[in-house]
Amino acid sequence: MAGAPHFFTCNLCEAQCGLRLTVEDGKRVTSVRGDDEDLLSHGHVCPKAFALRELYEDPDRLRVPRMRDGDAWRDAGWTEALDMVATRVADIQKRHGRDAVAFYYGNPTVHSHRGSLAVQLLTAALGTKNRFDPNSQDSNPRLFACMQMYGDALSMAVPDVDRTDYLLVLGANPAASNGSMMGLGDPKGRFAAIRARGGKIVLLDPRRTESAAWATEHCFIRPDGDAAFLLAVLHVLFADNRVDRERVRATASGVPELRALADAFSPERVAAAVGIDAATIRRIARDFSGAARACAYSRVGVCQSAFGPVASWLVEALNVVTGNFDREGGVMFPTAAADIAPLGRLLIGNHYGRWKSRVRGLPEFLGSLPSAAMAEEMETPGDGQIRALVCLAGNPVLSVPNGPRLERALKKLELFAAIDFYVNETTRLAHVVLPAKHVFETGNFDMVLGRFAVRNVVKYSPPIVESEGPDDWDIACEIALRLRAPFMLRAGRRLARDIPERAIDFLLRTGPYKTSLAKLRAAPHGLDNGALEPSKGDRVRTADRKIRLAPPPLVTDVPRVAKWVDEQAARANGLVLIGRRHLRSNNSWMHNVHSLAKGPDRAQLMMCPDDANRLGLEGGARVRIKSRAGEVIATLAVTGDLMPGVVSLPHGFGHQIVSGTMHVAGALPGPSANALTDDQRVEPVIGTSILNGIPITVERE
Ligand SMILES: Nc1nc2c(c(=O)[nH]1)N[C@H]1C(S)=C(S)[C@@H](COP(=O)(O)OP(=O)(O)OC[C@H]3O[C@@H](n4cnc5c(=O)[nH]c(N)nc54)[C@H](O)[C@@H]3O)O[C@H]1N2
Ligand SMILES: Nc1nc2c(c(=O)[nH]1)N[C@H]1C(S)=C(S)[C@@H](COP(=O)(O)OP(=O)(O)OC[C@H]3O[C@@H](n4cnc5c(=O)[nH]c(N)nc54)[C@H](O)[C@@H]3O)O[C@H]1N2
Ligand code: SF4
Ligand SMILES: [Mo]
Repeated sequence: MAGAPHFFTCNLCEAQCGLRLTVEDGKRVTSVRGDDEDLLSHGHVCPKAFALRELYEDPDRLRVPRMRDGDAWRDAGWTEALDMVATRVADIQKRHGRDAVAFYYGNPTVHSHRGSLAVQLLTAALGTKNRFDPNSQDSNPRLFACMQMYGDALSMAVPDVDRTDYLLVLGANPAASNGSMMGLGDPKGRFAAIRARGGKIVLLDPRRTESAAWATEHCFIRPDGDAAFLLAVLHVLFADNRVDRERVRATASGVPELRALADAFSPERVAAAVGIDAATIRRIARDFSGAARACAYSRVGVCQSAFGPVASWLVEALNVVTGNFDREGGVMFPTAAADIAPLGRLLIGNHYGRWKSRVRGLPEFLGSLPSAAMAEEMETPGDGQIRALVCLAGNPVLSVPNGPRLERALKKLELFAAIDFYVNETTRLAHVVLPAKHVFETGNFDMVLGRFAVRNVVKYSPPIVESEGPDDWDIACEIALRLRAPFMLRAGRRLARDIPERAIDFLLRTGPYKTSLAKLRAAPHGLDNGALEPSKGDRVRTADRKIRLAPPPLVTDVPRVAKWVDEQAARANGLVLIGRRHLRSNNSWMHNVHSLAKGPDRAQLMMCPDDANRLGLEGGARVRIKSRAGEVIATLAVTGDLMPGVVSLPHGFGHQIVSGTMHVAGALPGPSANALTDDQRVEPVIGTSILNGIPITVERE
């Protein structure tokens, strides 16, 4: 019978929307809607919230381990499956060393406390230098910029959306993504409030996205153009004496160096290359610095470009030199109730380049190597070759560049163990799939995103349905104990079960608000710890406590930006590919849920009318898209929303091969964009994959 409503925080994206659910018999979720009283999201939800229930009921979602014998699959018991994984990992590590077993963990681990801690435990238990994660396809450039400038990768300021007068958005589409490193329920309402108080939202994107409708201005920008654009904005600010150099010098070093770099990038010099005329660049610079309170914000469109680290640094620099760093209405540091940063610093530290990938010499960053190196490390024989993979909550065949190459490499591994609840494009190649649990069964607490939310709200959602078997954390414990302390498997298992909740309680009690898990349990709509506040000077952790405005590893990459500007002038008629996200999708998954998957083909290639005419193509045509790495077929959509010379295809599709194990997703049309992206194209600073601005050709199939 339906009892009292349950309140639960959706874990599918960073918005952390509060849901109100009804559950029958402790097993059946009978209704889902937004929780109007939620202190972060105020009742806002997106279509994915309702899909959580369908995901829970999905018959294709695994409930017991699956093992593969050649091409045949069979159900297996937990003990058999876990014993097999541990025995073979131990054997491979004994024969070839610890690094022979690679570890990849995917995006959903950020959205689950038991998943986040499973990552740490498996990292320790496997002890491999071949650790990979999606950050090298995502936020590493921003983390690196923060580490260089503020001395800590996790010192990441977020825009004070609720109080700013001018929001400059580069390479983000919150109308689809619901905000990233800017955790905010109801982005639409919050953006409308900026406009209602007379503020401006200026969006720079090669596509006129859904977010353009929320902005006061949208400008097309050439893919990869952000670094040059930002240097030109800084050029204007310095040339017009709009930088209060005395004030900036009090908190930051490197002002003269930054000025000297920007000197060479006048708006007139970069305009043609970035696709924004000089007058507009000057106006944006002046409006930004003239606004009472302004913030510049960039996300994956910028991170995944050829200049991700440099452009991410320049966004931060713009906030600093205009006095908008760490102040109300500018960018500020959230204060998480359970702060994992000290733990992170302890476990990982602020490092990069401590080791390098064997084949291409790409640098480690925060304990992981760039995923673009994964396939070649598996394929290239010799000492240190990867021979096995443990993959937790990831679908790298669809999410890393040149997925088909990785697919071929995975097939040759001695052991591939996946912890996931679908047999998808990646896990179908595993020897064993250990099914993860649904979030309704594990409960939800965000250990990471409190650091990125636009308001200091903390919530805990206990499990709402009963279930048996281990979850991500338990699976990690079972593997870790078998590998490192088999003699205490039984006792360890019992002791370890509640460690994640105890860790949260400890962090809450010792954290800035001195709260506890019990208090959160008693506050189902969350505890509000208030709006963002300027920090007490503890977020800049460089040796001299000053912000570094011209960090050497980033400064040395600026000549490449100049070269790009010059080369763009001689650009021929070539097309480049960018990605996109959709509200009804979530990276490479949630496509097996009918309510989200239904409707039009969302993996069409978008192209502007001029380019389509030039190529003699029309909407609905089947086209072949070719890049250096590969080729795919897609249906063409002609739209005025794309910048000339730029086409767009979302990532995370290409499910046809799994139609036997994912019945809804498998019937969807559309290829994988990562069959076109190139594992050999990474930016040179930290090896981030370049996933936008991919040179391609398009022809009728
Ligand atoms: N071309 C291109 N490529 C991209 C991007 C892009 O914009 N363009 N974006 C990049 C970005 S930002 C990211 S974050 C990555 C994401 O890439 P990944 O992190 O590799 O993969 P996801 O697509 O998020 O797939 C998550 C997997 O985890 C499973 N899963 C879901 N919840 C759980 C759970 O609780 N436990 C376990 N064990 N499994 C679970 C799902 O079934 C799915 O198989 O993709 C990157 N790749
Ligand atoms: N519905 C939904 N929500 C999601 C996800 C999802 O897949 N679906 N994924 C989640 C994840 S893992 C992440 S990391 C976040 C990402 O959140 P966002 O950063 O908001 O991601 P996108 O929506 O991909 O927006 C990136 C934008 O950059 C633009 N762009 C591409 N190249 C360039 C360039 O060179 N310069 C500029 N200025 N713009 C460029 C693209 O056209 C696109 O509109 O979203 C999260 N939320
Ligand atoms: S925006 Fe949608 S996916 Fe993101 S937390 Fe809210 S309901 Fe979940
Ligand atoms: Mo991401």
